[in-house]
Amino acid sequence: MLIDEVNLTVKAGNGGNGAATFKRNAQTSRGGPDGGNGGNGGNIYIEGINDMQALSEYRYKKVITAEDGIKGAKQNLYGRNGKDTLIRVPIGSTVSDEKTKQVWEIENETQKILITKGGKGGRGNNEFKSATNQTPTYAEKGEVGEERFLKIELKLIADIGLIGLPNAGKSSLLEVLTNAHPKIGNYPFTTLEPNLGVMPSTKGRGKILADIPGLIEGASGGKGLGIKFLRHIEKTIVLVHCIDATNAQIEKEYETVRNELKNYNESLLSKPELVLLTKSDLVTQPQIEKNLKILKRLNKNIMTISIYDDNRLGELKERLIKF
Ligand SMILES: Nc1nc2c(ncn2[C@@H]2O[C@H](COP(=O)(O)OP(=O)(O)OP(=O)(O)O)[C@@H](O)[C@H]2O)c(=O)[nH]1
Ligand SMILES: [Mg+2]
Repeated sequence: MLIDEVNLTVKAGNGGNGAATFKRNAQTSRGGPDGGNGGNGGNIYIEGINDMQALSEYRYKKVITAEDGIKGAKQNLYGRNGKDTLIRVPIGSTVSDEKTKQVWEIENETQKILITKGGKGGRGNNEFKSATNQTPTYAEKGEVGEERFLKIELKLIADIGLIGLPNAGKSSLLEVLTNAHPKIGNYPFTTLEPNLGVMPSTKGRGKILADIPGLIEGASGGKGLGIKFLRHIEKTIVLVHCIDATNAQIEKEYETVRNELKNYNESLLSKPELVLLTKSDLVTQPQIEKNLKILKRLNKNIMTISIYDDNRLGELKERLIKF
């Protein structure tokens, strides 16, 4: 199961307290101050990782802490700093602070973000001695580490998003266009979570395709699997809208999906859209012509496809790469 949203409380380490002690040994019973400083609390960092499943670690672990600094001790012993904690999130995640509304986009594996800072260690009494006070009994307390309430959402970074009603043939296309092997079935809601695949390109890097679960009317109100998976196509460059050519009410199908996109985020409607009339091998040529005529009124960017027609698949790849 793909975990694509988690809420976490992150609490950096507290600083260790400074010590308030005095030298005591066989020679001196009333020596000067010798309390050491406390160590700093550990920080918490967030780093990107190229692993779509990375959030699964935080499915049950809801509070993330870093180690507290160790307190100072006598004989001017400094406390050690607390160890830092690293939270690894998949590239493409958005991290937001629920209170301050700050947002961090995790876009690569090299950026390491300091998300909460550990508290500074307190100074021991040795640091407070002065000409006027040779025997300070005072030492600082360590500062409290920062705390935040974070929401981490994964938005897959795909170039091309496959959308459509259940059973439209989205996963089948992912299978023939890319290296992926998604589950395919002749029933609705075969796909329960997004699949990614890479389509090789002769020019430059391959293109990443995302296949998401089918949408139905009312998905934005929670019907079927809902629209939460649409977040994964928010960052794509182009949407490939799959419509099953064997269906009778093509226009209604098109509008249903467009309407759910709109209800999720209106800006999805302005993304370039390629409409694919799928499973063309199952219908007659006149039927195809009729459907194309209907769809052309809705979107000029349209082509028919069958997973059994290698020529058409080649054409489709070229068209997608051009986007
Ligand atoms: N004849 C024919 N069958 C196809 C074609 N494309 C897909 N199918 C069949 O249509 C059915 C549904 O295909 P899927 O790829 O699972 O459909 P989906 O859109 O991913 O469905 P959900 O995951 O449920 O949303 C399967 O039985 C496929 O074998 C095609 O071009 N021709
Ligand atoms: Mg599918």
